[in-house]
Amino acid sequence: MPIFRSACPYDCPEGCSLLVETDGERVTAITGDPANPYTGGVICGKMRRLPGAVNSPERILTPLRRAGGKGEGRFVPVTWEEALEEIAARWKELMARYGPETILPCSYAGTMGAVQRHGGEGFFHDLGASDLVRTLCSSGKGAGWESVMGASCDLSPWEVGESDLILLWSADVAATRLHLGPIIRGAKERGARVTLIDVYENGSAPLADEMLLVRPGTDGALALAMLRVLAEEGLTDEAWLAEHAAGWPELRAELARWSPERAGEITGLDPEAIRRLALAYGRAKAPCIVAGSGFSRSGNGGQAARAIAALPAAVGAWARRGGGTYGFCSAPPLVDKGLMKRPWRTDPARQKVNINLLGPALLGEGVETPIHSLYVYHCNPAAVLSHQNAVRRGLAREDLFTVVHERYMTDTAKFADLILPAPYMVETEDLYTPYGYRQIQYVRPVVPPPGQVKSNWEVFCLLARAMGVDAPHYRRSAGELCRALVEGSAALTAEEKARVLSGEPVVLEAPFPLPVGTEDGKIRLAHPAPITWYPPHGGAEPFRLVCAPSAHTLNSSFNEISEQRERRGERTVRMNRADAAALGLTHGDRVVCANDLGEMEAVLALDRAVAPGAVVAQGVYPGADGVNSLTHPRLSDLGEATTLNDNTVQVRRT
Ligand SMILES: Nc1nc2c(c(=O)[nH]1)N[C@H]1C(S)=C(S)[C@@H](COP(=O)(O)OP(=O)(O)OC[C@H]3O[C@@H](n4cnc5c(=O)[nH]c(N)nc54)[C@H](O)[C@@H]3O)O[C@H]1N2
Ligand SMILES: Nc1nc2c(c(=O)[nH]1)N[C@H]1C(S)=C(S)[C@@H](COP(=O)(O)OP(=O)(O)OC[C@H]3O[C@@H](n4cnc5c(=O)[nH]c(N)nc54)[C@H](O)[C@@H]3O)O[C@H]1N2
Ligand SMILES: [Mo]
Repeated sequence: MPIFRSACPYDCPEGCSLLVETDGERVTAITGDPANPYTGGVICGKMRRLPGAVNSPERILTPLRRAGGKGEGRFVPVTWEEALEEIAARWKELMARYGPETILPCSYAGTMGAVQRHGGEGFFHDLGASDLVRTLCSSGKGAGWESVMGASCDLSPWEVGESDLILLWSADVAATRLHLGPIIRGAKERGARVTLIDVYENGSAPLADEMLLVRPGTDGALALAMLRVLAEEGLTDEAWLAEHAAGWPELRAELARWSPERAGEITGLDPEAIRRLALAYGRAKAPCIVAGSGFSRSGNGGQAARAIAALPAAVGAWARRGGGTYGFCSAPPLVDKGLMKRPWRTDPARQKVNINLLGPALLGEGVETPIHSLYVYHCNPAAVLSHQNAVRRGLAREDLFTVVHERYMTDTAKFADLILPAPYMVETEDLYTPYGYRQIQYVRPVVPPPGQVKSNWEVFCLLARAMGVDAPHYRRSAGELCRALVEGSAALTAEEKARVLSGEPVVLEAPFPLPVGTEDGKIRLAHPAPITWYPPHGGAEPFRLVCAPSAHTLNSSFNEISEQRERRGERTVRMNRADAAALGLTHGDRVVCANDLGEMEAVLALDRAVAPGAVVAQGVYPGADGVNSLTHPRLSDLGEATTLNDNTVQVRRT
């Protein structure tokens, strides 16, 4: 059986390198590639079971035209020529009538490769379409980090193993950072302590010595109180701060307002527990914060990120190996993706639509030029976006010409006028640079695409021709673009470039100490104003809803694999046992979570500890009335990001 190198294309920090076994035509097995020391031959169950999806009879293999009502899911096959002609004719007509901004692309993170992910961004800039603001994931965390740390990067995951105090701060290691588990266990064997700071007992709990469950959206207050204790107890590194940070005196003045008692009231934690955590942090040799994104998906998420990012600076943790943060920001870009995104082809005057506000935008809110055509690729907006009911109402508009490039019949594809068949990564060529560590891998197709499947880039080249977008760029193959990206890289040596182009996964070490990426090289603790905390958006209902990842699916991906659906089971919500008891609810009850936007049914699980007042829903399930029917399309304070974890619900028995 031939075995080929490949890489995981999914939106996950692990960025695994893969070995794909085929029978020449079909993928028969996928395993981890030991040539990547971080993957180390180990991959998640989702990826191991991907061959079932690649070979599934449920795949879309030809272009399809709608034959029923929107959302009904009835389609008939058409040829690529017919599909492309129809798209070009409709777009030309709509552009003539309303201007090009009436077309909106909708893409996010179905595939993370530089060419297949970003190629469409350049195409829609060239077309003059509305710009999509892609802030669906961790932009609040990113903006908070940037305000403090500038363009700095943080540690590599294996450096976490050199820490003696690891704070897993809203990170689910079992679900989203599989390879960090053994690293953390190794650190524990050498004496490190691990504390989980979350709103529930997530998959990281077995790694933790201690668990602090906070009310959602209150992490910033916890971090500020920790800073206050550090300052009061003389545990800050004043010499390091004076040399490497600006604004510490201003932040220190703000800390006067952040006693552990006040933070205790806000977070729900015992003030003594906050004090103990701060003392342990201040006394650790090399404390490391592993930062997930959950805490930042709130109306105050940017500010919370600033407060947490200030902690390692306050104790000078960056000066010691293993000290600092991991996962707070993306690994440095090893290639210049501008080649694909073509940012110079748009301008600030172009209509912008924030992806989080897609539902309202499709219903005419906040857009000057109404959207009459939506082109969806590697994204499943009907499932993953906030205010699902508005998204679905928007997609149901008869006058919205919707094209969806997909692999199987997703919630979104059901609303399409035209569906175009899309590939799995084993059928395409691309360049992957995972955000969780400094790695790069060039991947070629290992099996032929089935049926009439075409990659994102192939479709954009065809659409460019059909629309008369005449740039030599659209005559370059994905392989040529991958090579150009590698050859143009300022981060790789000639030897590394050659290794990348040979298909080898290339892993780079992080420099030590890490350079600070602000203009003057100083960490900014009061720029433009001292770090503080303010309440999240909140809402009128008594419980605060949190959307957590499921270990068995990845956002809405892997729902196409029946074994993954079975492993995940029915939709559950978890809540605090005392809260459930007060409502007269017990484990296994069928409940309804409801708020002003919608309702969702689920089975109540009381199997894990949950912070008082919180309700946790893992995973994204297909169908209407999902968890996103309860999430508001409101943006975060910094970074215009999702506030997926900042919603309230009431809970009742069905
Ligand atoms: N198996 C699996 N892997 C995935 C994904 C998946 O869905 N499933 N998603 C992928 C993607 S796109 C991403 S961005 C990453 C995300 O990876 P992570 O950053 O690890 O995941 P988050 O969604 O941020 O959720 C992490 C934790 O945040 C907690 N949390 C939520 N709100 C708060 C809060 O206010 N305070 C605190 N302290 N904790 C809170 C949740 O309870 C959850 O345990 O993982 C990627 N990998
Ligand atoms: N309730 C809730 N909502 C969430 C989250 C959550 O944890 N809970 N997570 C949020 C986060 S962190 C993120 S990043 C977003 C992610 O949201 P999305 O970017 O929409 O990610 P997925 O749900 O994985 O859907 C990606 C789709 O792309 C398709 N696809 C994959 N590869 C290709 C390709 O090469 N070409 C084409 N044309 N299609 C392809 C897949 O079949 C899949 O249907 O969701 C967010 N929404
Ligand atoms: Mo994400």
